[in-house]
Amino acid sequence: MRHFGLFLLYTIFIVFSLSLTPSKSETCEKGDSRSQRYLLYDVNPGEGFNLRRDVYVRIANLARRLSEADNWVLVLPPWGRLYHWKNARHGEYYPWGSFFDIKSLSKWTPVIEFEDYIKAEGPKIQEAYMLQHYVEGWNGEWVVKYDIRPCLEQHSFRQNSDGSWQGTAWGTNIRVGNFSCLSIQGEASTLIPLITQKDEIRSILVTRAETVLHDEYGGKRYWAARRSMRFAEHLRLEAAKFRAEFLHSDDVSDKTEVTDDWRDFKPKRGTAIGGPYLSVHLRRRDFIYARGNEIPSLKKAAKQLKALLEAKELQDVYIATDAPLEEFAELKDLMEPYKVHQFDPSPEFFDRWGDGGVAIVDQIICAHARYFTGSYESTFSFRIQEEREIMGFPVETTFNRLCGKKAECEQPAKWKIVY
Ligand code: GFB
Repeated sequence: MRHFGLFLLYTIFIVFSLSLTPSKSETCEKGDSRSQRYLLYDVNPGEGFNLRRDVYVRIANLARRLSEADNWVLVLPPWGRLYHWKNARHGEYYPWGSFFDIKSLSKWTPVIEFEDYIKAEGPKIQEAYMLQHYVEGWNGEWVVKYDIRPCLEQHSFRQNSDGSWQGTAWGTNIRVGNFSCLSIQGEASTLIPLITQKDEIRSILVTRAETVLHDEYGGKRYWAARRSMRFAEHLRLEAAKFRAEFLHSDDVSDKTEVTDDWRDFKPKRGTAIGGPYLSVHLRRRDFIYARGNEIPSLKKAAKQLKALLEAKELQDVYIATDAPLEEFAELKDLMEPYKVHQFDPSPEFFDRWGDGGVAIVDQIICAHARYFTGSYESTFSFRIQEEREIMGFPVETTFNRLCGKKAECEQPAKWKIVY
């Protein structure tokens, strides 16, 4: 009798749970590859590496919002021949895994490489929008809005006779169902209604994505997306090798160890000490013309660096710079008797990871120094400051910059980490 009761209860439970389970046709939406939706984006070709990293944070936070509601994945735009990457081979593209840890990015929002998108979907995108500002400006009143408008700039898409479009995206010929120019005033999330308006649209490309602002610059979500941007392991190892060999620096003695998962890593400020060296990011080339008053001459740079080395009781300085070789040699002479270090990549390293790889190794080494000073308004310097914030350095060792013509100058804003 007791067994029969149990059996009856079990049968009722099974029938009841089956009645709650939706039919197959109702369940195919989430997780089904057919229902996958793709957000692709690109940035103005003239923008440099580190502004592009900033645009990633804006768009990753948009993608995160989309993926919270539906099966969206962000497609990572390969790195082509950037304006500053003089040695990049024409037509060569680096996938994101060359520079960043893809698994780590995915812990904030799902991402895939463009080559994987092409494998999954073929060379086609349903809708593409080229973002632009309003031709009339914002007339003194900031209203969040967007409108389809005539294109203000040239683009690479051409209309086919059947109404679809043809263009090139990262070296691949792409067919686009519909292409429009979109004047927009707003943040990345302003695009959400446009992106989600039609259920049948499963792939959308947004070009000139730098046109939209951050949703919360410096806020929790900004920092989460930024913390997820860990560098690729091969670059971290290269930088670690250099630090150990030339700068007596390693994560244990510098107190810069991090956890495997960035989501668990929230060090107390002041935990990180850094290696026994001073680091500087000295921006030259176009900055000398564009920001002449704020970028020091080599003599003035050496004078400021020597004063810092003396004050911090350090003997070694690591110099990250885009300066031509002859300028670097001059600076090295001016720095006597201090020891000057620079990362000099092996031909194999350079061949494989190019200017982008070298730039990141420079950034990692700068980020691990006892004290860092950068260049006025350089996004390259800003990204180093963020890296140091993530590791928990004291604020005063991070938000510094060299002065230009004037002996004293305004120091960078302190964008402190929030969790
Ligand atoms: O990274 P980035 O956007 O910073 O551009 P800014 C500078 C590029 O120059 C880097 C190289 O991506 C590198 O390729 N570069 C600069 C360096 N400093 C270093 C360095 O210390 N080490 C190495 N290895 N490479 C913006 C530009 O530059 O400045 C904009 O992105 C515009 O296009 C603006 O030109 C005026 O913010 O410094």
